[in-house]
Amino acid sequence: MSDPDYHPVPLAFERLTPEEQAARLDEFHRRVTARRTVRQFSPDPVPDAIVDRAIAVAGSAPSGANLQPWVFVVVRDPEVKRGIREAAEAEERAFYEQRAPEDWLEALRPLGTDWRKPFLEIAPLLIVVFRIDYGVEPCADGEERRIKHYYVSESVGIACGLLLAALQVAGLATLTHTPSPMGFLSRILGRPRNEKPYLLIPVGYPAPDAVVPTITKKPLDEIRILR
Ligand code: IYR
Repeated sequence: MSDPDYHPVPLAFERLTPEEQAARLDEFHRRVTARRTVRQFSPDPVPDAIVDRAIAVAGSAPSGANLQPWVFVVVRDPEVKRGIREAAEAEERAFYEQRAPEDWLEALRPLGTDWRKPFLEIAPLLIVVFRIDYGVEPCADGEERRIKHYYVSESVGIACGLLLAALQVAGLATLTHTPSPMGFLSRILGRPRNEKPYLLIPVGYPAPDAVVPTITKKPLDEIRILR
């Protein structure tokens, strides 16, 4: 007997020739691999309509039981950005000057990072991604019912990958920033207990004099294994 909750519909699918596949991938590869993590931003504005389109792409990601356990908070208010910068720098200062083990600092040296995070105020917007660890549904008795979420970090990670690719394709610069710990973001942005900060993404244009560290990516032969 079929499940009353299961309502399949015909799949809409466009089948490409190998030539079309290669051409599309070459184009996507060219655009997406041009991405560099940027730490020096220009204050030039980015329209809401562009950010909304990129977030809609992220929201199309697959997720455990399709529960879509994410919210994307778009921060443009200069006061809120300043509060985030101050709180992040306090944590980062403690990290760089006290908490970080020597091998971690050593691993970060090629990136040239330190505790100062001016980009949190200079970038025209920050997207703060929260993972929703469980759903909350009000019950008749005034209590709350918790709805279990599945594969939350995998799901939100995929959504963030799509978000970064979408912003890159839109010609924008991004930074995947993870001040540690990130609890201050819940407080400043007034997010509920069932949500946890996952990633802080400054978005905008690079400063005219922006520099990036010299890094390389592993070649295909090193990351792809054939069996
Ligand atoms: N959160 C710190 C440190 C840092 C950690 C890793 I792992 C990086 O790839 C980069 C930085 C900071 O943002 O500076």
